[in-house]
Amino acid sequence: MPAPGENLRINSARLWDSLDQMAQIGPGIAGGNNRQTLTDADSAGRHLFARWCKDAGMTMGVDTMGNMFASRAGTDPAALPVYMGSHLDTQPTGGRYDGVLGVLGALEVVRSLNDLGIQTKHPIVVTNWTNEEGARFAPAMLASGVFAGLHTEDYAKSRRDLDGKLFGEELARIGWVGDEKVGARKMHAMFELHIEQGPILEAEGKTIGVVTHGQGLWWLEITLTGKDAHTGSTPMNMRVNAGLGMARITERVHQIAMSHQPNAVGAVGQVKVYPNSRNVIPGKVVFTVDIRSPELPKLEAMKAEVIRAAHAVAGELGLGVEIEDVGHFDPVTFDAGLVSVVRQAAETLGYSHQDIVSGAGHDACWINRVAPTVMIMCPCVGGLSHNEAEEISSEWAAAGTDVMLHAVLDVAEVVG
Ligand code: HGY
Ligand code: MN
Ligand code: MN
Repeated sequence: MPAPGENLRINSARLWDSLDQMAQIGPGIAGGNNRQTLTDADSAGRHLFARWCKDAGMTMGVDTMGNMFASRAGTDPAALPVYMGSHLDTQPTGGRYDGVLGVLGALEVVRSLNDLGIQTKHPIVVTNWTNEEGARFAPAMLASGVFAGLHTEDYAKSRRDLDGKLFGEELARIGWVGDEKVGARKMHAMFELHIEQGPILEAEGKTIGVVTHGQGLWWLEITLTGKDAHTGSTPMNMRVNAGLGMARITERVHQIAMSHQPNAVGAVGQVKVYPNSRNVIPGKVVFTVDIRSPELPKLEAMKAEVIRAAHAVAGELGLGVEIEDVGHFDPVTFDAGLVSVVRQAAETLGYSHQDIVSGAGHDACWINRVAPTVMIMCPCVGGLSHNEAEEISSEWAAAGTDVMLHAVLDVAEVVG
């Protein structure tokens, strides 16, 4: 005999259909998405999400960083709301599910509560955080970082994209500057459902990841300055080649991460070469180093070694070097009580599960600073993400959302 509520499930077909409809906005060129933050496509996705929330009987609030909060009333308006959310913005060659599953899964939880006629004591809020990816405007998790007090709003709105456009001007241009003060909202709890973006759950045959921790991260932007010169007529011993310096430092970043195994990663993802002409030795290169570890001592050691390596390579090649911190958060420990609630929900529903550390950064990593927070993960095919071929099954999407439904009901307190 199933326990009370054990068979409560969301509407998997409706969730999958909503994911498919959202994926039509800001399509990529290979089946994924290019719905970068503060673009017209981002705005269109926001409007679709807002319409769905209205149709589900929710009221929408927007803060001055464009964070969206759709509220479902509880029986006790004085009770702090239970939040669920993630992000609708994508990488330039992103998948359909990174972030989007967490926002539309949360919407599906509310839609299902409406269908089931379930009331909760605590209000429930579905959130879309602005600029989680940090692809267009660094750093990642920018708006949730302002909400949690890690960045000032002025800093965030002064960030520029590769074309020199300002975050604040682009947010105003798409018409999503709200009137709420960022960070004024207080939360009873915050849940973020997200695809794993790694291979562990699929490889282990587990349907649910109970996220106990998130690894820490540094983003270092390195500028190397050499001298533009002719690639044909300049003798090798007279070159001041910034491109060569970037290549050597990229290799050193890989070696440093490998020297701190297990639980250490490092790569260079964004490179801007100047003048980027086929027959000009690069006189300037600007590139971002991304290093991460769940262990704080390792993270700090890797950062120090990367900085030392950058100065050593610049010295060898006679290059100027500047290093700027453009993103950082320490390893995160999520709320132990909520971790237990998520684990129990997976047990009640009969889904296979395991504890896991998040390899990627998420808005939940910042919100964890200001409210009890936890994440729920589902597998993704081959662990692939930040790639248009990102894929999940509808069963995995539904399972993760079912777990969030049960966990939220546990914390929001069913009435009647
Ligand atoms: O960079 C990250 O880990 C996240 O995808 N923004
Ligand atoms: Mn994400
Ligand atoms: Mn992402």
